[in-house]
Amino acid sequence: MGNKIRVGIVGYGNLGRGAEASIAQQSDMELVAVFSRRKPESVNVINPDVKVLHIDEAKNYTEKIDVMILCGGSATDLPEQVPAFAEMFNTVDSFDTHAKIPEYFASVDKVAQASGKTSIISVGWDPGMFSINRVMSEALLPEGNTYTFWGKGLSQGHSDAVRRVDGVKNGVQYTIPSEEVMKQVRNGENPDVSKNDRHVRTCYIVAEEGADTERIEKDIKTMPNYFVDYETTVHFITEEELKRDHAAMPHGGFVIRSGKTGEGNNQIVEYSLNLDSNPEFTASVVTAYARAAYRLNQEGQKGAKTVYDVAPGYISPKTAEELR
Ligand code: API
Repeated sequence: MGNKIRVGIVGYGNLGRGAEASIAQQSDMELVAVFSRRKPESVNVINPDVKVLHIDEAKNYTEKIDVMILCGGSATDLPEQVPAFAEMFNTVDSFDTHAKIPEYFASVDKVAQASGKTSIISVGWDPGMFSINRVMSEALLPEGNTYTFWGKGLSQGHSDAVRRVDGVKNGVQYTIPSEEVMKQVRNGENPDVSKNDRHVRTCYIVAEEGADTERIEKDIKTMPNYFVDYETTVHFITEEELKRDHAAMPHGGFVIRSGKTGEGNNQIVEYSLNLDSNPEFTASVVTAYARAAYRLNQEGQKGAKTVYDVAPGYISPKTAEELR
């Protein structure tokens, strides 16, 4: 006690709930409060002793919280919230619109450099643990191909994206990889198949009453970054069917580097995840990096960082000496 890292959670959806559960497993962290845009009394936290406050109260906690975990969505929440919070707190988030990470990094970095805070962005498993594994295996095996397979599973990013389409009341998106291509990759066959052709995307949508389902389907299938380059199927279902059949949020996947060394020896490196709960795992990664954000800041390493910039020892509860 006493010297624990004091953590706050901003946003309490699936990810925020996962963060609460993960912090409870960390012996060197304590959860100070959950901040939400909703009425605090309407937010159902896991541990009833956890303090829930309106998000506007966060500014009164700059001396009481060492790092804030931002659990909003990538489309609109995080690009607004993280620069605002980085003025006052060290932060960690799971911004996952890959194509927009450079501009997002720049906007957070500008604020964090000026405030002297440390913000680790785009943490989770992809982007996150998968990114690290791609970079490591590509550095070790410069000659070869890298393959990322997602799923089969429920993508939080894509589900959030479909739920933002006008006329969509609720919905989920499953990413489904091609088993055939995966088999070829593991056999060292190096198939020339782009990521867009290695996966199909299936959406289950609950439309608002009277909504134009044809237009919804078209809006989803043509959405940039998320769907336009993939083969996408949209099914319309009822709220009851959604609750009954799609409440679990499993996901996972593989990063495989298939390289050659010396005079043509095959070297295959594989990192895999098999997750019962995508949000709880993502939150577990984000929570471990909250520790890193705090420690880096203690050492004066301010500004925005990605997982590439953070040495593994910083996410461990053990000291560098213990790890050695
Ligand atoms: C997909 C992956 C999921 C990445 C994991 C995470 C999420 O297409 O299923 O949104 O669940 N890009 N960013």
